[in-house]
Amino acid sequence: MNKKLLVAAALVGLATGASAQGTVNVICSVQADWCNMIATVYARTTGVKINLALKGSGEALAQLIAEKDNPKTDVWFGGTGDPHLQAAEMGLTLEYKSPSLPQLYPWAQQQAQQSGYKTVGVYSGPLGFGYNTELLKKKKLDVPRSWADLLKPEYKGDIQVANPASSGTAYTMIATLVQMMGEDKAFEYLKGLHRNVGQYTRSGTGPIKAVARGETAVSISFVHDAPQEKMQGFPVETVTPSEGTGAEIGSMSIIKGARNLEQAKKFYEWALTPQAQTFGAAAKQYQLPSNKATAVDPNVPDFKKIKLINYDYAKYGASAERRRLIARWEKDVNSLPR
Ligand code: S7P
Repeated sequence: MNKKLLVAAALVGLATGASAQGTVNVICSVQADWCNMIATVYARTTGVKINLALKGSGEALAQLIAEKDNPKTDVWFGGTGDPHLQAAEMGLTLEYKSPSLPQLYPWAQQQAQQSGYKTVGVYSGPLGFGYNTELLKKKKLDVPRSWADLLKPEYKGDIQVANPASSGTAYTMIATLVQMMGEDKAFEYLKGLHRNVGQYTRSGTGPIKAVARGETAVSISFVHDAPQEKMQGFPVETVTPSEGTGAEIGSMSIIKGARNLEQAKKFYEWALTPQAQTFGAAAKQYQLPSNKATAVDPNVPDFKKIKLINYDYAKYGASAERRRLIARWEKDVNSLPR
């Protein structure tokens, strides 16, 4: 870990009292570098070991449902907000009203209120398209700038998006389209998109990595996941659709029945501090942090320049709605030939 990070780690330790010992079991739904950095810094500054399980949001929810009667997880950190709201409604997560709530942006506080304080927003990020500049040029394809563009026949086989049955990112796409177009039109759109999709990936971050490595020309991804690929030298750019788009509220929840409840609460409080929230950007992940006092990295997408819909998080995070829309996608879209 570099010197700057160690200094930051020491400051976080001072701010939170670095003396406790113990363990906390965390499902971590952001990318591995960020999860590992959190675990390292937290152990060094508090003496508390984090046992990490790395899982995308859809898979994390599935695990929590599976371990409902015998929870092995204490905290679920990160991942799209809709499945956190579903977990809250299903009684999988614990009501906990953090004293730090007033320090958070209204969207993060609203996520907490809407769940009965069973989850909270830790970051936000807009959905858009990633594209490989070299591959588009080679294939003589234009940059897709709208949802409508993705239906053009010339993109056939060149678009990747995750499977909404396993991915919170892909569910965010479905919920966004339903809110923008109305449900029936959105499903007609998704059928058209299906004809152009080369592959549905398991995880939401898979498609932007495939774009970066030239395995596909276009992805539907969170735009904050692209700068990391670009910094590694890959020819990746992003765009947000001209008709408008949705944004996730990446969330965090304490699990009901957590075996290490006191440690879970301490970690949760730490994760809401401005110091802890700088580790996203330090790990080259550029969501907008939820604490108003966290320094915002210049790579974080500028929300003011993006046409964002007024995403109804309560409605689309409701268990029955989420299940119904995913089942409809399986039946009406995924069953069709490509
Ligand atoms: O940067 C990581 C990120 O895009 O991945 C999270 C989430 O786990 C994606 O999960 P799925 O595989 O279920 O789509 C996002 O919350 C986050 O912004």
